Amino acid sequence: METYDSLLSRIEPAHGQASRTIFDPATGKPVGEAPIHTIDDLETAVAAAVAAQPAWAALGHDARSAALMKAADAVERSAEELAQLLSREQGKPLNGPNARFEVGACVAWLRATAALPLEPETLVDDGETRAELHYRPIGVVGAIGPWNWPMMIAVWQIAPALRMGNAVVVKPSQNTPLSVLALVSVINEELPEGVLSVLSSGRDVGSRLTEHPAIGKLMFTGSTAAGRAIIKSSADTVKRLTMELGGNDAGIVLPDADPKAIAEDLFWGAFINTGQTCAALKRLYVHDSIYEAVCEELTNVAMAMPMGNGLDENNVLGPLQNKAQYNVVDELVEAAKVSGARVLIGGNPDREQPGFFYPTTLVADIDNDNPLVAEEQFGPALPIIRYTTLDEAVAKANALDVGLGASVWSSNLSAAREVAARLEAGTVWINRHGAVDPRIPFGGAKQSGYGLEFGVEGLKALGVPQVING
Ligand code: TXE
Repeated sequence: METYDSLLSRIEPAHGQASRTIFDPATGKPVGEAPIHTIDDLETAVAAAVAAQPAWAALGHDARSAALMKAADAVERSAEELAQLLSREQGKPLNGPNARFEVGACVAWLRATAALPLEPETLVDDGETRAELHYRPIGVVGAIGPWNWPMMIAVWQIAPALRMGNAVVVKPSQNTPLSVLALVSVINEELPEGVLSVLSSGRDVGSRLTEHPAIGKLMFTGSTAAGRAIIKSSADTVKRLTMELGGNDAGIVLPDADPKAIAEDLFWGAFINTGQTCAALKRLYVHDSIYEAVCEELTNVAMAMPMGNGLDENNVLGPLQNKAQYNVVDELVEAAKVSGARVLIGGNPDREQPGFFYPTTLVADIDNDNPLVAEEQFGPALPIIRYTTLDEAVAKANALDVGLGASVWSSNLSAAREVAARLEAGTVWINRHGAVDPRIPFGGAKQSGYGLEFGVEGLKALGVPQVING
């Protein structure tokens, strides 16, 4: 009996009773049955959301925040079962910045979102005119998520939407439905009926959600290609959109950085969740003067990080979540090898091993236009590119049409800040990469998307601004 069986037993069947088996990406063994929700189920969920939303909105911020705090407590009570299920379904290890970390982030985001202050803003008050800016609920929000951080990203979308008085219909990735079904069932212990529901289905039901007239806003995290399709299909009903799309984040190591001191943070900036992270470091630019030293230190760190079945408490790196993503990584690394790039570690998957394990791979002496650099690998393979002038590094970092995150690594904070200001990305971290925080807005530049999540800005994005003038 698995620790999470009680969670799975709470998942309600679809109307038509159809289901499909979800398999563990580490072993190929079944994890559980996910209902296949249909358009009828979607209509039921949307109707329930429309019916429940006015009373939820009428509760006001304090009562809704209290409910989110209780939901956080409920997630905390079920944390270990949720982490075990997440590990089995997504593949990520329990330890390291992985499954337990992700469930902990769900708790932290629920609490932080509940605690954010949001007061009406006085715009003008000059004796003649008094104008205030308020935020009203939108109504029903659709939340479409990916398979890499399925629980955490669901909470990123759900928590601010609920806090602002909206009802929410969630559509998780077809690759990781069980994690989100279980999480929603736990959060729903503390919410009124109909306010939050989840549809376990593929793109057909997701696509209908994006054009449904009763949905006022879509929160989307996923690929740029799917984002473009959703922008188009939501246009007829003029939905509000927050689009968190893919990235191909650059990091620039300045010549004054200490290779040994930064190596572990560089490693986790790139390999968090085995590289399957939207704002992970995916292209590393290192100054010629310390290039070999950084390569060596990174290789040392990489060698010390065990990869394997996520339920083994020792492992901190896991498999790719699905075969399609494994193939992307495999093909990009093979092409890099053929181009003459130097593999420092990895690049040699054991094709007899069960599961979608691709070894931790560092590739040096690679050209900037190599596909492993120019395309998002979304897996455990990091290209390291040599540069000689800062202008060259900045130009290469900015050359792509995406810009989610970026980072600058240096012993000189003010020099690093100057470089940061030149980078075309929604967030630039200094001496770390990918560290998100529920108090700090996060969003993409260029084709990495638009709209901000987290912090007060993130709350405002889940409301309709209303000016009261007079
Ligand atoms: O994502 P998709 P996939 C990148 C990563 C990966 C690639 C593809 O590079 O290789 O995306 O992954 C739903 N209308 N990222 O195929 O297709 C879909 O059902 C409505 C980066 O898994 O974007 C799922 O729930 N919904 C990303 C969600 O969108 C649609 C994280 C994401 O699916 C839809 C994951 C449509 N037309 C992958 N098409 C990040 N930003 O972190 C798809 N969906």
